Amino acid sequence: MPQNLAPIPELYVSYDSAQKLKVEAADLVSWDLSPRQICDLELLMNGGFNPLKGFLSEADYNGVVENMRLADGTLWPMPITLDVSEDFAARLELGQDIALRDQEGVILGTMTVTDRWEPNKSKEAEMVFGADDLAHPAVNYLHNSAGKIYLGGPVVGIQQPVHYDFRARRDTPNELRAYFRKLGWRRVVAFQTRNPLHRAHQELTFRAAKEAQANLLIHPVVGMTKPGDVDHFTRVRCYEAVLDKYPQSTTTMSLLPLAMRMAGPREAVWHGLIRKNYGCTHLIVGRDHAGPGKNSAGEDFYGPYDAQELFAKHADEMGIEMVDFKHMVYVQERAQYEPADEIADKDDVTILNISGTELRRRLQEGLEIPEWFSFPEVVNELRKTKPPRSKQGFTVFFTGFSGSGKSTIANALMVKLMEMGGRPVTLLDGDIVRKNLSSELGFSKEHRDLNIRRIGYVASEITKNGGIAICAPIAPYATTRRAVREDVESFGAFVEVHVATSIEECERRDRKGLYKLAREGKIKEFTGISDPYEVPASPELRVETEGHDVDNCAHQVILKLESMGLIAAH
Ligand code: PPS
Repeated sequence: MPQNLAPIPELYVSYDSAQKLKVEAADLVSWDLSPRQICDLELLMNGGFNPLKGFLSEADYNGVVENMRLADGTLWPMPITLDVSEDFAARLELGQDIALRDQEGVILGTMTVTDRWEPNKSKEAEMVFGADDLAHPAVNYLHNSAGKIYLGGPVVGIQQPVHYDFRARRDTPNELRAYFRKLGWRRVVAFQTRNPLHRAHQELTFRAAKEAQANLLIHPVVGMTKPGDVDHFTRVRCYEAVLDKYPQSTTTMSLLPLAMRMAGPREAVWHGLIRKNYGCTHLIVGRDHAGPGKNSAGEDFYGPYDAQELFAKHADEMGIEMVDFKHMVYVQERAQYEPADEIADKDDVTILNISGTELRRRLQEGLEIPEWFSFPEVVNELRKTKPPRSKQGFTVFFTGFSGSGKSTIANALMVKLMEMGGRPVTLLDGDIVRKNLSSELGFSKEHRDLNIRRIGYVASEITKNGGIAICAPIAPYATTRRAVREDVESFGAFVEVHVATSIEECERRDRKGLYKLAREGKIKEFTGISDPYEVPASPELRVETEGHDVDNCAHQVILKLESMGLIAAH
């Protein structure tokens, strides 16, 4: 049997042992895994992260961060770590077993905690992701979502995380290896993707398979991808449609529950090792593979071919070959896709291409997407999920001092939007929210943050369901506003409006008499008087209220919404 098709080790115990272990594990201290940790655990347990036997120990972590190698010298580019809170870590003894549970409380496995340490996250960011820059989604995750302490130790697998979607399309490494054995596939080239497939991808994957004289595995990531990507439900429906376009019995598709880090070169090597575990002999690596987009200075994090170079350097050791991605363009005269660098008569033919940005624009504005670019079935699916912006939900988030005019402008805006019709409008005004959603909360930083996160949660649900949410809290802290922005932006636009009335003017107006009480010390922690307000650095709109009437301020917001394509002529 070829090496790539032999069974590989998993961390699962037998069915009987698992039943027993499950009962015993009920008495262990439990850690509730985050969505990313669940993805990591699934690939640890099913052999996708072979040779890892659990979450990295401190020595392995240091080796991986510094030189992409485990302590024993094995190549491994990505830290797979169990990050937890300080409180949780402090309750543990080294050598203790803990139960790893999913978000519903189901025990997926246990881990013996052999290591516990506080990582240097800035160093991890620099070494693994190339920069300690929060514009990188994984660096942002590292600093703002991951716990402060890492735990390491071997894992015992009890059961796979439960998936209710696309079950028939999910395979473990051993299941795929068995499938390839059954069909007699010896050479398999994998295509990694987090985007819908269009004609150019279909053509390039088809060519890659021919070149490598291999069968093709479309292996899309359905765990976690880059924030803002097309959701995996839509993508899988698109992939299903494209699958029919390949010659039958040469191609298959399987879904990979990986949590991507967007780490470019290191990620490419990681993807290679994972695909080898899944029985593949080749991986297609493209331009800017797993690229995270622009850094905070507006430049690319990695060079366009850094990933290919790093992969090529380690390919022998990895035991999987790279097929480098051809940039395919459409040649109108010949009505076909061709690799851009192989077109000899470039100056005499019409070369057509639609970039990802242009595609998003066309979808957002409901414009035509030509048949040479994509398959009608794919475009249909995308249009169902991503109607034009003027039909999607969105959130307008006012922020500013008490008495700055947020509520008044928000009310006027609500009425104007209701006059236009088409989408339901909900006003989440500061005072109203504090009466209903947050009646038990005060004005400490912790309580204000909780209040704003609740508003953000409701706004994101409204946005997801195609409505308009207008929020008008003080929301004094920038990080909390950013978190709300991220919650909302997974579903629609977030329009931050800073109502920039000065504190002096708010105090002069003092509509509710609160500033007087705050000055007299009768209200504590009053924003602008005895509590901070972080002025938004780059809101979508800043509204000055001094010298402008409410109608004019609300109109400025309407104009902004129109310029963003969120409201349009019917
Ligand atoms: S926050 O910081 O965003 O959670 O605040 P918010 O929910 O918008 O609530 C602000 C309204 O509560 C009244 N109020 C106070 N504001 C600020 N600081 C203190 N200590 C405070 N105590 C009560 C105030 O009337 C705010 O109403 P608006 O609508 O902003 O004028």
